[in-house]
Amino acid sequence: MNGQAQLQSAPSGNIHTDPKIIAGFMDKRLGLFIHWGPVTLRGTEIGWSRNHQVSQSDYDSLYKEFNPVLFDADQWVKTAKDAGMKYLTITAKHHDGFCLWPTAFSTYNIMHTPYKKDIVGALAKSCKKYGIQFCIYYSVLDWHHPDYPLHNDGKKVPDPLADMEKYRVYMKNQLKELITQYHPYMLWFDGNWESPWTQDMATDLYQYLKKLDKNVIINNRLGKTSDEGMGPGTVGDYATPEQHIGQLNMKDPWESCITLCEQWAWKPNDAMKSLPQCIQTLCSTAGGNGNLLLNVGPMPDGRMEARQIKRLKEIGDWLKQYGSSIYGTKGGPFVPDSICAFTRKDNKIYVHLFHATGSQLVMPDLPGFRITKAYFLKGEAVPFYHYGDHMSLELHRNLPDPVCSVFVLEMNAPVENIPVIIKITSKID
Ligand code: FHN
Repeated sequence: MNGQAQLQSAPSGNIHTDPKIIAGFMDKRLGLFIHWGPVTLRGTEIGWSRNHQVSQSDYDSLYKEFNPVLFDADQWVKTAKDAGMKYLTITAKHHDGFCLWPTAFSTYNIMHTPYKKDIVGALAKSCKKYGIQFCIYYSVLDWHHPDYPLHNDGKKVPDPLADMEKYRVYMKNQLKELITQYHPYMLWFDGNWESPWTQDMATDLYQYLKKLDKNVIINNRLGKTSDEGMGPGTVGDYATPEQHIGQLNMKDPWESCITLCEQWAWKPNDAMKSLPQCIQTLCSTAGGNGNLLLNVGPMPDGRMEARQIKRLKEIGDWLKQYGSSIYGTKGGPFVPDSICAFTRKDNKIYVHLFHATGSQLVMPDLPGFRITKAYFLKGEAVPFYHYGDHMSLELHRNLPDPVCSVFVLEMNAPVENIPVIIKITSKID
């Protein structure tokens, strides 16, 4: 994939990530997000339930009983790999301030639990072993830390005992630990919206991190700009729409983060997305030229739920058949919709058909381009027609894959640089 990353707006300051590294990230298309910590003992939302569903004193004492004896980093990473995921992002420190690694700068960490083992280090090692890129989520805000001025306790006035400059030093010390000890492929920042954190602090931290590792990818949630896109004030390398599929964008890289269930952290009997929902989300994300970071919340004992592992395996099985239409492709040339999503690579256009509402799939013609062959990916030929300013595919009554059928349109020339077209799809019964 080329082109898109060169046009991204460089974060303010003199250092930014090599566009080739960003392009390589975008080729991966699918990653696993993991939200986990002692809060799973209550089954409530990580960070947000502190001082709300769970009292501050109870929440902040959970680490004393957090003992995930069934945690197996290899199992988590193999689950991600079996799902066709190419990278894994763990909440090393969420808004509640608890650290899943033996940080030297706070005792509020995994080594002070009955478990006493480095979760971040174990996952970094397993990702290396299984060839998955290891990424770290780190919350800028920290409602537990005494030097961070806000504590999500309903008080609007900043804590007079807090010292934001000391907290910034704490952050830099921890991030230097994480970079130098675990060498993450990417840092996924969050919690940038509160008043104690400023745009200047974000730019300063970005430059600091790039001096530690010029190749580490950093998302756009350090600065004070919108998660949705990239603009002049963005600090970071790619946009991060959340809980929805981002808009098609051939210029700026983006990744949607979406939960497999409803809560980010584990909740008993949480509603889980169906396989068609997951596959349609993945295809529509890739169809928009973006990545999908799909979230799982493991249980207090360290296991992921069997039903979630099964769902991830089903996604991986689909990708074993059709992954060539997702990995390393670009989105477009037509804008995705509820019926189908399109990706492209070299002279091929991949059509991901979620359900057929008629006997033909009609698309606008691509001036100067002709279909030379059309077929189901790993299947038989499909009749196609060019007429007027349209081209169409004849749809079978029984599509080959009830979840999502993938057609291939081999064109008479490379298609990656065709400008995006808003597709007006009509069905002819
Ligand atoms: O507040 C967090 C939330 O807990 C979760 O981590 C998501 C994931 O991107 N980010 C923030 C909400 O925007």
